[in-house]
Amino acid sequence: MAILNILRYPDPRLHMVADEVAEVSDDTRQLVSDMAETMYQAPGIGLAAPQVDRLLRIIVVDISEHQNDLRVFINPQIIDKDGVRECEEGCLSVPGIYASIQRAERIRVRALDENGKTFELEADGLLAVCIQHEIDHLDGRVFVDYLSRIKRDRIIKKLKKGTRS
Ligand code: GNR
Ligand code: NI
Repeated sequence: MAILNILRYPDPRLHMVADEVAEVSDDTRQLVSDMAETMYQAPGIGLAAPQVDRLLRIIVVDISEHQNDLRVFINPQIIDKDGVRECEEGCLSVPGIYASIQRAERIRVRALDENGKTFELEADGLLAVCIQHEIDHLDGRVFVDYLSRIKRDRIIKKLKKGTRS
């Protein structure tokens, strides 16, 4: 097990499109386990592989209160969605910044599990928000990309100030 380094916005690597996992292997499972550990210790409710500099279509999510309901999605696809809702979002790659983002209210996701088996899941509420946020990371999108240029520039400035030593 290992805690992985989380890339910080505006790192250009957060804007790359991740590759499909060709085969779910022991290496994949090792990465999933390290991602889960990294997410739990952050702490966060989701993490996408590109955030830890692995350009693969893998996400982990756990919205439970006690960090005991890990969900793993490999090569996830949203195959159905409906409704619109707005939710205040944050991101481990954009620390300390929160903004209201529009998402689908309900989604149906198809993905592979840790054994390479296809499954489908219907999600709503925070789980649906989180899955959409994570799949965005796989496509090189960070939630602040939905904000106006002015707001985004302000966020970049603030983050740069925070990392100045
Ligand atoms: O920990 C996280 N919280 C969160 C809150 C509202 C909407 C989305 C999220 S995901 C985020 C972890 C993260 O950055 N995942 O990519
Ligand atoms: Ni995020």
